This record gives sequence, C-alpha cells and structure tokens, in this order.
Amino acid sequence: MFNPGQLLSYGWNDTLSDTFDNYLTDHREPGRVIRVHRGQCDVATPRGISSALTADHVLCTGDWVTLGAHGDEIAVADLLPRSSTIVRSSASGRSEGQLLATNVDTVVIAAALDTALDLGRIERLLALAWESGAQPVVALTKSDIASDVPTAISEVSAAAPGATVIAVSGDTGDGVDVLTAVLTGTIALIGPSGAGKSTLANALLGEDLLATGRVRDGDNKGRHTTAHRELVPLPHGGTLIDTPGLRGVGMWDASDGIDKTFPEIDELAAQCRFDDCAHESEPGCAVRGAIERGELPERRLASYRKLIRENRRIEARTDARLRAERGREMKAITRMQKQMIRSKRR
Ligand SMILES: Nc1nc2c(ncn2[C@@H]2O[C@H](COP(=O)(O)OP(=O)(O)OP(=O)(O)O)[C@@H](O)[C@H]2O)c(=O)[nH]1
Ligand SMILES: [Mg+2]
Ligand SMILES: [Zn+2]
Repeated sequence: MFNPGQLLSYGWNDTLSDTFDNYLTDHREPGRVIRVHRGQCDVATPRGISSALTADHVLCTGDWVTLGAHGDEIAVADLLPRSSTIVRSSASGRSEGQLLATNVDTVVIAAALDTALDLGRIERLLALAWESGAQPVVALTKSDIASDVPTAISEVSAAAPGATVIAVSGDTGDGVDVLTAVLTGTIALIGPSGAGKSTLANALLGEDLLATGRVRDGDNKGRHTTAHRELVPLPHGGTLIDTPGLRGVGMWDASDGIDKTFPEIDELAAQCRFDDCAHESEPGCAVRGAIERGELPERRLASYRKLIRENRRIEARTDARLRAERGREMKAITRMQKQMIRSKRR
C-alpha cells in the first residue's frame, strides 16, 4: 500500500488516491504545489517539502502533480486534472486568464468593515468563486472596529444569495469558530489588499505564520503585503491558500458564475413576456416590475449587466485570439503542403 505520509496534511484523500493510481509508476511521486516561483515550485510530498522544476507546465498553488527525476534534479512530470480553478482575466488585459488557486473547496471572500462596503466588488468575487466550482463564503473582516455589523451582514447577504456571510475578527478571534464550521477541504482567501486575509489566515492557523501589514492612513487601503500565493496545512484538517490582494477582478469566461451570483434576476427574467427581454422598457418585464415594487434593488440589475457586458467583451477577445491562432495554423499547414509539393517535384 502506498503511504501518503506528510501529504495527509496537504489535502490527500481516498479520491485522490484513486486518481493517482493511474499516474504513479515506480519512479513517480505524488505532490501538491504549495508555491510557484519562476520556472520552479515548492511541492509537498510524502517525505516533506521539495523543490521541483516546473518543466513545461503552467502550475498554480493547489495543483496536484507527480514528480520525477530530470537529470540530477526533480521536475514536475504530470499535472493532474483540477477539481476547481479560480480564474480572473489577467491584470495586463491580455486575452488569457490568470489562475488564482486550484483544487479549492471553499472560497473565502474577504471584505473589511473598516471601509465602506463595496457590494459590486463582492458580487464580482462571488461570480469568480461560483464559476470556479467551489463554494463561496463571505467573511466580513475587522468586525471589532465596525460600527454596525448587523446592517452590514444583511446588506451583503442580499447581494450574496446561496453564500454564507459571517462577520469575523482576526484580531479578537470573534466569529472565527463560526467561520471554521462552514469551511471544508481546501480553502482559498481572496479579496483586496488590506482586507485582513493573512490576519484571518493566522487566526485559522492558530499561529502567526503569514506576514501581515498595516493599511494606509486615510483610505485604509493595503500595501500588498502578501506577494505569493501559498498553501499551508490547517491544524484541525484541511488546507488554506492565502493570496495577494487583488487590484482588479476581471471576469473570465464566467457566465455561469454570474448567473449563480444573481439567481433572482435569472428567475425573474424567465417570467418576462419576451424571451429576449433586455429589462429596459419592454412591456410585461418581470425584472422591471420587481424593481418598481422595491423587491429587486436597481443596483443589483446594474451590477449584473456590467459583469455580463464585461464577460462578453473578454469572450469576444478570446474568440479573436483563437481565430488568429487558427489563421496562423492554416498558414503553416499551407506552407508545409507547398513545401511537400515542391520537394516531390524535385
Ligand atoms: N482591528 C482589526 N484589524 C485587522 C483585522 N484583520 C486585519 N487587520 C489589520 O489590517 C491590516 C491588513 O491586514 P492583512 O492581514 O495584512 O491584510 P491582507 O488582506 O492579507 O493584505 P495583503 O496581503 O496586502 O493582500 C493589518 O494592519 C491588520 O492588523 C481585524 O480583524 N481587526
Ligand atoms: Mg496578506
Ligand atoms: Zn425583462
């Protein structure tokens, strides 16, 4: 029988054991990526943490891999299929998505109560989280210095159907037990810089393992203290991925995630008279009806529209890139065919 050793504290389970059966030969070892550097990564293995070359793989913290010998060094041999991926459109605006974390079961969206609530941002992060396949939870952090926690909870809950909203303080530990109770498997903390992700992570870990940094005076924005995505084992089972503060959160092929973030709009839209209702001034529009009756905040519809529009733009850009790639492939094929014909003539 294979002995997972230290991998047990990095999320190893029976399902993984079955999956790895297809990958593990005599010379391969299983591992989980805990941190990615340039061309290299730190991997948890049955025997401890090992450094490995990434070879040609595009890896992310949370990935399950196999390791093999590569000359004198160790390299990642296989990347196993991911059970979930958190992806945003890359900050540089290129037409590729950027992976934030993989194989995550619970996404903890951190929003601090020392700044004005940004419901739109929370909805963005929820769309990303739902799209990833993991279960989102919203943690309203710094509850110890908040003026009106109950109002914040009810406002955020209205913007987060299907997700649990919990007020916590990484400083005093308030609410941390409630949060722990809803977390399963691998959890990833995401949110803006200064939201208190690393402070909360330390509270969940029960020790100050991760660096935290003071926010700026005046606007309470963070200083991007966490620079790397990092996976650490939790003391009572499960694993945690802390991530650097997000500057912008662009949608990335997230139409399902957006629908799950706004389920009530989807439901109402099904009752509109016209199938292609844009919920603007069409007669028999159930969405506008709900807004007029005060049942759906206008803000929710505007936020939904914004994310849908953005997602379409990204999709169009990706399509353009794929078309261009296909065009290049076709040209290469044509060139090859011409060369073949020429060489036959010779
Ligand atoms: N009062 C109070 N302050 C907190 C709490 N959580 C975090 N802070 C403070 O907020 C600041 C930022 O906390 P971090 O945990 O570093 O924030 P972060 O989200 O990890 O930020 P980045 O790593 O930059 O993305 C620090 O000064 C923390 O002490 C809390 O629950 N209560
Ligand atoms: Mg941090
Ligand atoms: Zn309508």
